[in-house]
Amino acid sequence: MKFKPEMLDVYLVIGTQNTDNSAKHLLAIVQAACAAGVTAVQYREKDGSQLSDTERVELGKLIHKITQKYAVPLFVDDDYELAKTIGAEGLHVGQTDEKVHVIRKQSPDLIIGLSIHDLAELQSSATELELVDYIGVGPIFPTHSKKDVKASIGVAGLDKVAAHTNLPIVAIGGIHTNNVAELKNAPIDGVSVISAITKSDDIDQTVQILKARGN
Ligand code: TZP
Ligand code: MG
Repeated sequence: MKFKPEMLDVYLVIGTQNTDNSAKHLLAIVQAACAAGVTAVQYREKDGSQLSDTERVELGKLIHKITQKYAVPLFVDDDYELAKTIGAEGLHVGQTDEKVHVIRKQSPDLIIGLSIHDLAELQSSATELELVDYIGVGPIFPTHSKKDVKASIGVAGLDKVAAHTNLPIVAIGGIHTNNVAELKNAPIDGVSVISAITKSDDIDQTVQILKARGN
């Protein structure tokens, strides 16, 4: 699947650590989110995940079945082997993960996203940035969904990063239906969320509000 910036519009990040360790609940959320119109899904088993490698492959394949039905790209966080095994469309890497140039060489067609915390990190990632399709910038707002999370950069911090790159940007961290309008004029291609969707009582409505971003 060829990368398009529109894929970043409403980007769900999810792993069983976000669904009380329930694969079944996770699949129900992915199904509801795809039906509601999310434009990308990232499978992220981390931060206390209890799944074995085999279970990750099994669940990853089931997630991929759902996303394929909706022609939504599936990204795997951090685990290149898992991404390859389940045939995911993309891989999302952080600053300490497998090096982008190695992955790009082995998989020229894989969509690659890179996490960027702030302007300093953008500037120190110049070589990687030439090889990635998009960047995930944040946390924008305070978040409880990630361990060892860095300080939130606010909308001003996001603007600073955006002013120094032409890469497509998805904003992440603490974005919810009640603050997404703060990003109305931000130079971003979309918003990425965990808890706004995984903890939502009405996934359809949540996705519509995230899509509108106060417009
Ligand atoms: N990376 C930066 S913040 C974050 C990740 C994975 C967690 C986002 O979760 P939430 O619940 O949308 O704040
Ligand atoms: Mg990572």
